[in-house]
Amino acid sequence: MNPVRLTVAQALVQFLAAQHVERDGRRRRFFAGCLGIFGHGNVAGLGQALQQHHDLLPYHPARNEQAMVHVACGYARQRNRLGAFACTSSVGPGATNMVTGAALATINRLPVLLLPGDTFATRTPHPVLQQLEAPHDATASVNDCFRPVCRYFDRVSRPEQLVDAALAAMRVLTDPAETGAVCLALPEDVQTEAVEVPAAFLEERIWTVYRRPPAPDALARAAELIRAARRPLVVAGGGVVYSEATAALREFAAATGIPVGETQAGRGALPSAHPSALGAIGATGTPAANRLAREADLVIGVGTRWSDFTTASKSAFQDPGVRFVNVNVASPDAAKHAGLALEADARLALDGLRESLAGHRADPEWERRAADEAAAWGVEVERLCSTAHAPLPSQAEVIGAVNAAAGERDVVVSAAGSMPGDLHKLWRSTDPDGKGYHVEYGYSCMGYEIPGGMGVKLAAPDREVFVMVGDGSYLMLPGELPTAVAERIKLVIVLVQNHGYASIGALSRSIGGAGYGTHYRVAENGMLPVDAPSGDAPEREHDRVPVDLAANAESLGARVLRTRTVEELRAALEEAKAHAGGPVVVYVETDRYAAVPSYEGWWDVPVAQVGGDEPVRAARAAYEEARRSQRTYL
Ligand SMILES: Cc1ncc(C[n+]2csc(CCOP(=O)(O)OP(=O)(O)O)c2C)c(N)n1
Ligand SMILES: [Mg+2]
Repeated sequence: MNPVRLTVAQALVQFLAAQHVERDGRRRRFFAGCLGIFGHGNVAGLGQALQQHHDLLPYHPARNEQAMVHVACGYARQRNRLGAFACTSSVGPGATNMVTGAALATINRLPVLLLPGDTFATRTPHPVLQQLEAPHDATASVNDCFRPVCRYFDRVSRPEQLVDAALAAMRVLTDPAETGAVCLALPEDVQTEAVEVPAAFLEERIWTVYRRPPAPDALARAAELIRAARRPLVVAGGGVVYSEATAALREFAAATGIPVGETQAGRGALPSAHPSALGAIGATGTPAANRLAREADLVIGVGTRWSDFTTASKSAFQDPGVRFVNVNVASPDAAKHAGLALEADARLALDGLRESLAGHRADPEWERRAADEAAAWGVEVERLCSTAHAPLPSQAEVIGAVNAAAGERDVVVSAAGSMPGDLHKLWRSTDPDGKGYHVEYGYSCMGYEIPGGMGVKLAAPDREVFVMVGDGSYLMLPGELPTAVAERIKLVIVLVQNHGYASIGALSRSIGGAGYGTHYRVAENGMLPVDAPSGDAPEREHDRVPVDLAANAESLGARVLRTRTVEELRAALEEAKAHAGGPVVVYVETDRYAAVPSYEGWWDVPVAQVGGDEPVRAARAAYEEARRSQRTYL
């Protein structure tokens, strides 16, 4: 076939529009579009190509490069990684603004294609505007910052390299074990240069995501371990949801009676009402899950990378002989904790285990313990969500109200602050596909909430999306609100104002730091608004920094509903649901000290060993005591 003569950017845009992904016989387009902000580094190359081919690959102008990568991540996660966005930036600051988003994508194993502009391949006009000169290395540019945070990096410094680079990028993006951020840095001159590509490069291409079956001997060994276990426990991670294995998990749990705890990414893998559901496990876990974890003699991790929160910093599993079976498509995760590695797709592995275990059930006493603990936790959730805390409501009551307003398939989105831990414990999940709970807790990146929620809504327009965001997170990245207004992306954003970093304040108090530096206030001497060294003392009215975040959201084009009580909040949520088009911000102030307690979970946060005052010394002593329960699993 004849080669086609195009610019590198035109060829790349046509190629991206022709990529498809297929799993279980269902085929869909891979790229929903391209998000971007133009500058001199991409306006003439990719900008021209996107304009020319706007019917092939829709372009969405964003307001902040980090935020647009978050939009892409929210989208990819909601689509179970079978769909993605490309993100283009200019050279320099536009490009490095995407580095945080790239790390978030890679940590959460979410496919995102980054197309930062790069400085001239010819180097003729160097140094160009925004170029960082590295006197020791003529090949370096700021885009080299993408190398450690991406699963694949290439710089297309000659037009002829495009074909290989584009195919390599697609292989990584569509591989469930390898996926994450992929970066193709595009020098601004190369983007505009002509290249002859084979016509086949631009034709429809299908990337099939095959389900990897478990090796029969590994499956047999895992089944043997489960049969021999007296107190088995499943820990469901994000892999269960991504591989669409929630029905397989329900059936496995129903057939075996083995109770199930959930990580942040795996939260909602089992509906909360399922008889085997213990809910959140680990540092932010429920007493039900954490008590059973302490005694479990076999832990079956499915699609989890065993983060420190999930393992309560290696203190969660205390049975002296506890062993692990790790179902995972990624071999490094399957090998963790010296577990039996069952390298496989979660759905095939769960089905295979259920069949191998036919007729086997967990000890009825263990099953009963799980059911009793789960029921008791349900009562505690009810209590926490209806304390009628005054004068300001508690965050738990806000979560309860949002949970009640959300329909069975609706989605809650969050990322950082005290909200993720509280949601992990309290949220009652109902969606059978596990797509109703979306807390980004791999990078726990403040500012993800609003753009991440936009991505979720773009992927699932038929679901109501409730974004729960603290004042600190809101202030980091409110700038995509005008994008949501422009694109008529409907979100219900619950903005929880507690005047500072409540989560870190509590953490500071737990290490003897009295909340130092976590609470915004106006200093008496008119200097910088920092806390007095004594820490988080009760505030006086005139201390409060006079910001109005509701007015801020209004000024960015959102419809805003201000509420002061839980009753007003409930009414506002109903009004927000009825609102057509665009984002609605429901504003509520809460009591930052009315926290949801920790239930037998622990998190390793080191405390000063010498030199502190009495509260710090006491915290250090408690820390050293708690650290004794940390285990190395061999
Ligand atoms: C980008 C980024 N910077 C810093 C942190 C550390 N951090 C975690 S939570 C938090 C405070 C969040 O404040 P807010 O959104 O108001 O939630 P709250 O703690 O009050 O619930 C900080 C600073 C982070 N997770 N992300
Ligand atoms: Mg706050």
